[in-house]
Amino acid sequence: MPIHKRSAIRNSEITEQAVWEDRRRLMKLAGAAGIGLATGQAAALVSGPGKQPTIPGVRETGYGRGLTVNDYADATGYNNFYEFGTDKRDPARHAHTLKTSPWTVRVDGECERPGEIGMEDIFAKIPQEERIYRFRCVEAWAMVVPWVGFPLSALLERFKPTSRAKYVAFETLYDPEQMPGQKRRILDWPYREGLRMDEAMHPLTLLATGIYGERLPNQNGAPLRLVVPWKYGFKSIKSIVSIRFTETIPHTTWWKLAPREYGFYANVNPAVDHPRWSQKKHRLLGEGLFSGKHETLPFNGYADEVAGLYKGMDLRKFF
Ligand SMILES: Nc1nc2c(c(=O)[nH]1)N[C@H]1C(S)=C(S)[C@@H](COP(=O)(O)O)O[C@H]1N2
Ligand SMILES: [Mo]
Repeated sequence: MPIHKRSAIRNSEITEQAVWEDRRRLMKLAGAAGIGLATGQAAALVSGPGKQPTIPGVRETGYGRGLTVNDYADATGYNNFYEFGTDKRDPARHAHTLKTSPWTVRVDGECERPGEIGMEDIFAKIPQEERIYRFRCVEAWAMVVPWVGFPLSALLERFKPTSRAKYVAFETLYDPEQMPGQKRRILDWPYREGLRMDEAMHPLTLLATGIYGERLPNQNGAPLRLVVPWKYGFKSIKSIVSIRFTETIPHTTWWKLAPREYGFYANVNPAVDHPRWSQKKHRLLGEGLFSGKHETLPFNGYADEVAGLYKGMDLRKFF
């Protein structure tokens, strides 16, 4: 029984690379021809409901070429965003109460030019590119997503960090009216994350503004979220309103809540199990709960690029 079922689910729910390429071509055509298609309509032709505005002028890159991307429905229908509930389907159902425009991000701390930048300014001043990355949650599920965004370094450099800046601390919006999950004390709100300065400046570290060529849907962390592809998903903080350069290691939500389960570094590492489950393998979204599992790679497959950042560190101790 399970065998046929498995392959049926797999084939119907994973967007093959070719289909994705087609979809991209369609969206470009519609854009170039100035066809009055409602945003996302071209996308809907091949991959279901794209309801967000298309991001114009996105540069294609070679990142992730050859990877099979997940279906839009999986990436936007199975989420962790505790501000809207703890069930995987809660964010898609409830995140519409988040108001993402206007939106400003405050950048301060150890830098020469602290200040604020609005989303529209970000789009006007920082070129957007597409990168296909693997994404691995600490809960042992994973997906492959075509993000739109830009290197975090491109934003940070504008604020001129000083030599005292050793870490970067991020915060999600705190507004229990817009984010009703914050009325319950499940986490110490607002959600906080952090990176070491060299991790933040690493070319793979992305600030995402979109997925599949369109602006981020709220459930994926609109309008601006972090994506650190070699770390467990909880590092990739959503709906960011504050970025601060610090001299000391910042307090981050999951690390402070359960330091023996979630480290500050949280580099994907199949050799270090979570105290309650193995990290050796993962399930890809769209494949069904009982599908054959995939081997998890050190640094989620990005070791060539990032292992050097941790030279001489005991990755069992600093996990
Ligand atoms: N503010 C905020 N950011 C967050 C989370 C959250 O609950 N709140 N969940 C994290 C976790 S555990 C994961 S796996 C990813 C999920 O991102 P996705 O929903 O786009 O797949 O978001 C991360 N960022
Ligand atoms: Mo996660």
